Amino acid sequence: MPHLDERLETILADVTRRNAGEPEFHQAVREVLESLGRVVAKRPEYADEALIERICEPERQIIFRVPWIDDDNKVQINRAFRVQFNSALGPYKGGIRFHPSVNVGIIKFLGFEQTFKNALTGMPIGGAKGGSDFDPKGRSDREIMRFCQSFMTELWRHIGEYTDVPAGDIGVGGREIGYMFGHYKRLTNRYEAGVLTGKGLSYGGSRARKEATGYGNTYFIEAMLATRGQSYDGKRVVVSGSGNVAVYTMEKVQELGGIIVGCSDSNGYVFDENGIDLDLVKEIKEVRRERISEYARAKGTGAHYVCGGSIWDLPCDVAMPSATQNELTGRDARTLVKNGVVAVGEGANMPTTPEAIRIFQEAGILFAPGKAANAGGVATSALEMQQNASRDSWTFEQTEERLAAIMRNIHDTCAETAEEYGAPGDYVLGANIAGFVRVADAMRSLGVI
Ligand code: NDP
Ligand code: 2IT
Repeated sequence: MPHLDERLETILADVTRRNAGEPEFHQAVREVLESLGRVVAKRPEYADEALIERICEPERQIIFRVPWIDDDNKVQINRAFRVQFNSALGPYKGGIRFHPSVNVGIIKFLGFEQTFKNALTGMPIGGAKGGSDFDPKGRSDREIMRFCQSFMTELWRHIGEYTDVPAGDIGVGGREIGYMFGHYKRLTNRYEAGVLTGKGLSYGGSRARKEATGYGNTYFIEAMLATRGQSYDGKRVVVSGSGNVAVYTMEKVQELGGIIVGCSDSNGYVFDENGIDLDLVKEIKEVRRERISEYARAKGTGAHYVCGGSIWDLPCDVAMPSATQNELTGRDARTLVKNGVVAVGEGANMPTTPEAIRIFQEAGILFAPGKAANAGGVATSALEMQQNASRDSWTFEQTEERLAAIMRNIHDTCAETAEEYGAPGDYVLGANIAGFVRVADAMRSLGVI
């Protein structure tokens, strides 16, 4: 593991001790601290004012019970979380995840990363994350609605357009946001459109929000490729997952001339010799809500399904992990490098293990960290908040143009910061330092709060 200077090592030891049994949170903190040595050397005031310690400690953590009744009339209990990490730059902002793996450590790592990501967008939003260990798989629409309503029955008192603005994440899309917004509206008797983002277009949502994370990651990689005189044209691209981020990544990559070789879900992956048929993926995942194995069955010739295994065994030029944390391991990175990958962009949050990142960077491969590359989703959420605040609604083109400009800006900020701190081409370092400096400077101005 890379060396941390003594002071940062002490901070990490403290975070590890105070957040025992939360390995994903430790991993996310370590990665940021590894980048901060160069900042502390240049600007000791950050260390002197305990800014790093303060930034690693969430401002508020809420844990609550969610009781609900399933279709068999049985009472079910889930645990839910909202970690309001940092509000120096604006109201807390970040998604809600419904997945059986959710625990406080996962939500904390996501909220921590969100704080820096949101700072990188340049928009006035703080960082948060929430979720529940509720498993939506196999649940009826009515069960989903009852769960969302019960979840909001507690959460509503902690959120608000000036306080905390949740959105979607794994297992939470337009349908769930609709049920949550409906219940918030009922409980508060307020049509407060800006309290949630990722809303449907008929009740205050933004055009291009659904597409934004995938499109944004594609733009980020396009900008990275351009630094080496390359483009997506003719490149073979593998995208893991087949959810919101994956689907719209594939859409934009195809538009820019890339060939999607494969995609996946938690059961396995598909590859298609003719390039993935995205309309079919959308039909299976967005309409029928079925498994990706259905793709091979429905498509027939040229399409194959592999149960289990690693999607990163597929040879490709660009890899875009867009499913979940730590899904791309050191072994996968070695395979990708051997197969000639030129760029990797994280659509998911922390999908690449630290070992895998090191392998990519040592091999000179362009590597875009999630807190920069997938920031297009939350940036467009902030655009949704802007539209809600002004009771306006922009066109798709207008919104996408703003998104593209924000992504170019994040790319350039990361590249320039890496250069300034003596590590040209290191987008991880650039993103961590640029995000940290923005949050830390605001915190210094606000005093010890
Ligand atoms: P979705 O729920 O729409 O899709 C998630 C996809 O990833 C599904 O294909 C799912 O497969 C797969 N997946 C989830 N968990 C696992 C797992 N433990 N192992 C293997 N595969 C898994 O979520 P999103 O597309 O919204 O989110 C994907 C990633 O992108 C997450 O890391 C999220 O934090 C991140 N992200 C999302 C943003 C957004 O705006 N939605 C913004 C920025 C980042 P299955 O159906 O089998 O579970
Ligand atoms: O990880 C993320 O950035 C998200 N899930 C989106 C958060 C948001 O508030 O739009």
